Amino acid sequence: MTPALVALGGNVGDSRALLDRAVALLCDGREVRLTARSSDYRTPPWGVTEQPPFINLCIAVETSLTPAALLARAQAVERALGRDRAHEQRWGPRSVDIDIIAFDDLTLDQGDLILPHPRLFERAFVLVPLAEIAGSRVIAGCRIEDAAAATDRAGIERLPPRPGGAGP
Ligand code: A4P
Ligand code: MG
Repeated sequence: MTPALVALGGNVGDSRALLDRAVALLCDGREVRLTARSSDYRTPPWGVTEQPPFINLCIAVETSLTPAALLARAQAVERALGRDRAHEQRWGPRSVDIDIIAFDDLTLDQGDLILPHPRLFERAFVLVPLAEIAGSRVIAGCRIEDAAAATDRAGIERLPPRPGGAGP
């Protein structure tokens, strides 16, 4: 089993419920085991700012899958929860987006899979939840809690657990 870090987000539909389902579908307990889950955060839209706020969270998993198979599984979960890449704008609204942030200490650049995630350090909406579950982790030479402390977290709000929501 290999440790991996995964970021999830969405701003279309009942995002907190959809993201709970995404975590449950991704983490079957066999090939992908959930080891930690951050709180949910409400975050200002990044990239395309004229859209509703997002809900973001990060999870840590242990997986027997290859990186490519984990990405394929994540994209199958996105599709199962209504994401239609053919009809969306880059950085625009989406029901569920799943990004692989790190896969052990693997460095990879295959275009359709880049590891660690190339825009990690630009994104407070990833760094803040990630710091909650992997603050001491070093990615690309940088401690996540240091990167999170240095980022502009204006408008990012940690949400209390959702009644009836999935626990860690
Ligand atoms: N891809 C390459 N490497 C990876 C990786 N490590 N993990 C490829 C996942 N995918 C990876 O992704 C485009 C392609 O990246 C995929 O086909 C995959 O093969 P995409 O999900 O369609 O995303 P995108 O919109 O093209 O770009 P990007 O940079 O991945 O952006 P996001 O994060 O998906 O952007 N604001 C807030 N506050 N919170 C958000 O969650 N999300 C977005 C969407 C914009 N603004 C946001 C948020
Ligand atoms: Mg993405």
